[in-house]
Amino acid sequence: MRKFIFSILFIGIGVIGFSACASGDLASPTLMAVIPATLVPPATDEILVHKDIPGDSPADVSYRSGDQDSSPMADKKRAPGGDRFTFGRFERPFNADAMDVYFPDLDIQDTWLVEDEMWLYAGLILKSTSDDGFLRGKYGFEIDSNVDGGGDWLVLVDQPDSLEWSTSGVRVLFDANDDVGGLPPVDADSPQTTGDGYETVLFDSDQGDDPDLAWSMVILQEPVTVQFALKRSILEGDDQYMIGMWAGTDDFDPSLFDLNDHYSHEQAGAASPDFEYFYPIKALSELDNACRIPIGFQPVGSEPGLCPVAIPKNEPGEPASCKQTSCYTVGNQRICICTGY
Ligand SMILES: [Ca+2]
Ligand SMILES: [Ca+2]
Ligand SMILES: [Ca+2]
Ligand SMILES: [Ca+2]
Repeated sequence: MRKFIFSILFIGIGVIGFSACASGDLASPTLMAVIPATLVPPATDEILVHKDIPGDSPADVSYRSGDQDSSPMADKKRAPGGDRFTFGRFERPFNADAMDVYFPDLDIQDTWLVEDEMWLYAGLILKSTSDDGFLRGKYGFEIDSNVDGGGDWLVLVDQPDSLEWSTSGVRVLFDANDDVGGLPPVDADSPQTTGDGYETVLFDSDQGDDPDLAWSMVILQEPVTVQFALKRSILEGDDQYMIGMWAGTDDFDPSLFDLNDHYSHEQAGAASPDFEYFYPIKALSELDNACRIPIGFQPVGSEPGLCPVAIPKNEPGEPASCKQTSCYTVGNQRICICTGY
């Protein structure tokens, strides 16, 4: 229902609808009268004063989802595991075809999330910066607000470099026509489907109904981190949802989500020679994501995008195919995921 309402707003009454759900009123009259899909910059003599600025993210991280470190096997031109195109899991921080260039600033190591009253803080920890000390990729996270597997919002930033909270380059996109994920969501569609992904721009560098909606900043020392702060008001009261984080370059394209619906496995390739028919990576390269994090509820293990729950190593019942597990406290539940096959 929410998506239907959003669709109507975008097509017909964007002015009224977005004014009504504004939480900050510092947007210029010009901005308030704009349909978000065609954002118009403020007049050059207007200086935007932010009202709601995120503080330090709370010290105690509530939720985490680990990810494979591809660096130890980079010289073998392969990922250690975690690259399963069919299940929407990517571990390919390498160049296409040759896989002889490894990008540490695209290799997610860990992801976390914590909330306070106003903000949802998300962090994405990378192996390191690029050799020249920058983060050359796009970084972001999807929100599946009704835990059906199909992403609803995508928050991302391109080549972030601000050491303090900044809205510059931060975008918030929405899937108003509900085609992200296809059928089945998260897993690759068969036959392929062609949707328009996250097609609606709600926010782009201050511009949108709420100029304080989304922020990012980077930490360029260990652990190299891209942090986001997003107003929780975007969830309209939903307190049970899932977050999945991404890093990439050109192929991290909001209009192509879900990526494994847009491409076939043959086109996309695979990052492990164990998949000999598909190896190496091809149309989808320079890309990494982490398993989704369940927020506000105890997962049963079958939620779309959640990593398979594995029993911790050295305990009876460990799947033979899982050689390494990482365990995290999620709410009051202990979750273990397989991080190496
Ligand atoms: Ca990954
Ligand atoms: Ca990784
Ligand atoms: Ca799908
Ligand atoms: Ca769409």
